[in-house]
Amino acid sequence: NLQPTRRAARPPFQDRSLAREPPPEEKPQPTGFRLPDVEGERRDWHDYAAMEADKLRSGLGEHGLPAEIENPDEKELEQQMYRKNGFNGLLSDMISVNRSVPDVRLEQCKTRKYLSKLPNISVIFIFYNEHFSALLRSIYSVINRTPVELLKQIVLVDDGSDWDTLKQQLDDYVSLHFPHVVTVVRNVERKGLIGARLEGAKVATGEVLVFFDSHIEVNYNWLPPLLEPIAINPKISTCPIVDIIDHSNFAYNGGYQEGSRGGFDWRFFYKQLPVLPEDSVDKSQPFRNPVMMGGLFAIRTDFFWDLGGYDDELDIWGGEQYELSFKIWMCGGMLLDIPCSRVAHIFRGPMDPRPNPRNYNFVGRNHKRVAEVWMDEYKEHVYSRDPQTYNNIDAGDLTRQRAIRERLQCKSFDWYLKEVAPDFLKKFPPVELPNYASGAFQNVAFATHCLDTMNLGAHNAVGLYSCAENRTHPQFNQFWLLTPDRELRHNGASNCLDVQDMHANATVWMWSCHNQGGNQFWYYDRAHKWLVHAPNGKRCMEGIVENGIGTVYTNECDPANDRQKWEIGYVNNE
Ligand code: UD2
Ligand code: MN
Repeated sequence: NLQPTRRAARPPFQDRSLAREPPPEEKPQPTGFRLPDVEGERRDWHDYAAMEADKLRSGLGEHGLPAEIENPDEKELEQQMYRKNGFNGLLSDMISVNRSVPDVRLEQCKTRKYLSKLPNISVIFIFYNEHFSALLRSIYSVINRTPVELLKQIVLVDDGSDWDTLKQQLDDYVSLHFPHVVTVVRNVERKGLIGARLEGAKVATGEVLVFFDSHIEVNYNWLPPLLEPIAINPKISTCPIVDIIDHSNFAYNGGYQEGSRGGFDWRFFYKQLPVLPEDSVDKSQPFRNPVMMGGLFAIRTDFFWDLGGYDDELDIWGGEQYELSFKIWMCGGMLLDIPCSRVAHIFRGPMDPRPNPRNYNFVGRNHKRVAEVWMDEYKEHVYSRDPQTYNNIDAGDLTRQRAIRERLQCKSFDWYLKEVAPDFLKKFPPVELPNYASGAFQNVAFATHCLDTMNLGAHNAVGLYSCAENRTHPQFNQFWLLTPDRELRHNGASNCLDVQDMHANATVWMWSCHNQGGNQFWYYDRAHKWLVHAPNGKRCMEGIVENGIGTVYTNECDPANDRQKWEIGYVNNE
């Protein structure tokens, strides 16, 4: 039910770079990436008056300091709104929508000048059931910190929200406070974030599209550094560095030291890779990024449509950051992260699940579409990770997507992997490595007992229970895998063992596998028979049976403690 994109109605894309600058280099120079030195007047784009005025502000959450609600009577409402949004909505309501932020930029950024002539922008905020004050603060931060002459338009795309007050609140607010810059688009039905961004892009009138989530705050002088590379080369797309707004106290955390590049594994989990050393000589300069994080980026409007926008058959969310990133690189463009451009985003905390918008595996279908069109022979490595799922997915009609690739004479996926992400194949070998160990995990001190789910799922603690007969192929509740990614995964399920604390007797939980290491990073120390949890420091898994009840936690490793020793059903000795 998505409308076809209105590509035909748009003027054909003209590569304005050819007149001024050669296209991006085909091979990365050994000296690393540098934007060409272009002629042209430069100016200091800072709005010092606004920055000074911000310094004088005082109040809750100002300067991005952590805030809290003190009134005990409001705790219950606070919790309720927290669970609804995955962030502290009540606290958000108490913090000014015009609040100041800390200037977290690297020192070199604070004095840098950028081209005087930059393209104007449409900022596109997409939202589905967004907490109103968080949305307003996003809009105000853009209005307050963007040079007026560059801010052509703000597009708000309401993706079929069904919170009843939100629509009225927004209409009233927009007509009263910002009728001129703001355009509101309403999807009658929820299309998901891909469909929402496409609808926003269709009404955008700016030369450059800036896509944002609806719970962000831009920092001082965020725009000129983001636009300059695009002004120099219209086939460059740029991403700001994404700072973190704490979901519980709204602190602005901008502890950026050095960037990281985006990547993915063969299950399409988003992964981080280090910045190529040749690109990180000056940490304040743009560096090449194989895959954008997804939500926050800038791209020329004509280049976006020339690439076909997003594939409009990608449903709801999932895979879109890969599709667009592959296209940008493979079809003659370049994706850069811009350390001097900082935008903070609220990464959600725990929240009540929202109803699933579809009754089929839309993420899997999206991934298959992306793999089919862009990944050539490498798509098989994706499918082989989960053949049952992928064999049963019909990716749908791909002719229009393949035609884009053909028309633009895009390069191969093999080229992309080798030239854009030369470290990728080594980090994520296409042929899956075997598990390090699998089967039942038997405690040495309580030898009749094995690690067990206690017949529970995610967000529950694991326990110890009478061991299965067959230790290499135990029953479901006792079947664990120590995977090549060093997670301790429940076989056939998507839960991994997760420990959130480093203190004594810290609980071992089952949590949805995130594949990012951290609290889910484990290894087996064969010499000691330890299951070591090593997020930063190291702790050992320990089991104890008291009054017939088996509990599992982590403690400081102690070679004399048999409760920390585990016999594993099957250990791969290769
Ligand atoms: C991250 C990205 C997000 C997107 C997503 C997964 C960042 C900071 N965020 O999301 O942009 O790439 O990963 O693909 O990189 N929304 C709709 N319709 C929907 C669902 C969501 O409009 O049906 C909006 C939502 O209000 C928000 C945006 O889409 O503005 C992204 O959703 P999110 O914030 O819930 O997801 P997040 O930040 O985990
Ligand atoms: Mn978000």
